Amino acid sequence: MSSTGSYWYYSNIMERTLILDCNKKINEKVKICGFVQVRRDHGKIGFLDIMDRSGLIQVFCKGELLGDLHPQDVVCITGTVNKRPENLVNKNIPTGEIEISAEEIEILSKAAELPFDMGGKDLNLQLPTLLDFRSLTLRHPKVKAIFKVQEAILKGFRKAAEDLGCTEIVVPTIVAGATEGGAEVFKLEYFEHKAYLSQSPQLYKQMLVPVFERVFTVAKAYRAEPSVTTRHLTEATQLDIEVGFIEFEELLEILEGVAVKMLKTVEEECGEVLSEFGVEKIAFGSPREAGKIPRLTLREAQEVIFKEFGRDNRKEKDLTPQDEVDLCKWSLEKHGSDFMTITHFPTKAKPFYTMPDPKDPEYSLSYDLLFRGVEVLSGSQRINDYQQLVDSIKNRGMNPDSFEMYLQAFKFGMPPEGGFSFGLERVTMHVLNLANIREASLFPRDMERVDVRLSQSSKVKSQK
Ligand code: AMO
Repeated sequence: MSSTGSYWYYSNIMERTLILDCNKKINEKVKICGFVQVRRDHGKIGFLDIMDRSGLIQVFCKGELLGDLHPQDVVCITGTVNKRPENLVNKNIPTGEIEISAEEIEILSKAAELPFDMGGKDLNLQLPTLLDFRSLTLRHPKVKAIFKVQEAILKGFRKAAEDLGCTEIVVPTIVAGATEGGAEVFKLEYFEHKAYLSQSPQLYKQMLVPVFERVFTVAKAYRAEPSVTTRHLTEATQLDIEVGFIEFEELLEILEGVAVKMLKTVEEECGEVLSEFGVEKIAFGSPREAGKIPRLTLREAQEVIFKEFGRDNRKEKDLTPQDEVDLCKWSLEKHGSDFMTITHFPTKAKPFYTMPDPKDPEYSLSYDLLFRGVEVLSGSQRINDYQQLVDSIKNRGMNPDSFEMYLQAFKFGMPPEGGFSFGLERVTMHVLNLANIREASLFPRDMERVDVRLSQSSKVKSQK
């Protein structure tokens, strides 16, 4: 078709108006397209709430137009935008002063009858049902909002990483060895060889330090977590940064700076969602300390736990989940901060690439960032000397041959370097105070579920 012909063709079709833009089209005829959220019948007339990506609007319909329309039907509605009478204004939605009077309804797709009511402000479902019907429940405005917050976290992270001068990289997830510990690795049938699913982008981000000096990545990480908890997934998303020519104190400054920038972006972009979820404003540190995040070594933190909370964990190699909760409580009360940085974990408890503290090699130049009662980040300064790294791999009973490509990067010159990784779902969960990490993943994977419940899918298979 000629360009003139195609123009003629399209000019006869009424253009779609986004629902939010209807506010600017009072008394005009519009065509909106979206999903039926709610249908309310009142004798011979009725109302539909229609939602598109911009918002929700009430549509007034004569009975015959309503037919058998029901929630999640996909429709295009042509009608006139009218101002609502003063007493019928709905202050809770941005289109609350208007409604559309429908003249024509075109059905683009009929939805099957819904297994539960999706029309309420909250979707009151048990977690298994919420996940069994994930592609449907994600459409609910309050569930969808979680992932707008997640998007803002990603945006804030990317912005902070770019401000640091990091290059964004994309790294493999099929790898030759375990990086974070042997037990939690998924083995892969890789032709006639052995391979693994990556537990972290760790080795690749380090290999790219001599290339770009500063890098960041958003990567999938796989952990064969053998237990079901509220804060572990088998497939998590890690937000990683790795920086060359750097010392320990600078790393702490950088990670805390990125955390603050990332979450300030969330507050700026998603203020409405945060108030809808009824969560407190994020505490970035008391004004007295100019937004400083309190820092303690692991042993100092365990002293706080002992003195303030009466539990003697002073010889443990890590914090317990309850310690993390209590330290954050302490940090908020004493320092006005939802964050807390814990440093110097025992070297033996950390992965092979972690730099021991030269002043006391039993402890390492490592750190965790706690946020609202849970570890959301960990990282360290790295061993950058080739021979020390080979020895560290051997000391942990691993074979340096499995790390051939990684070690090459150190053999040919590696500056002092370090980095860290945030767990995206953990941050999302605690920004919104969600009860379970699965709510913070679009399609969560755990021991019992890969989209569908594994017990169910094996039952279906055995029935076939
Ligand atoms: P770590 O293993 O501590 O460190 O992981 C970093 C962050 O990722 C998140 N996370 C998880 N989230 C959900 N489910 C899981 N199973 C899971 N495992 C980890 C957490 C955690 O703080 N390579 C190092 C990082 C580094 O040193 O740069 C690493 O992976 O929020």
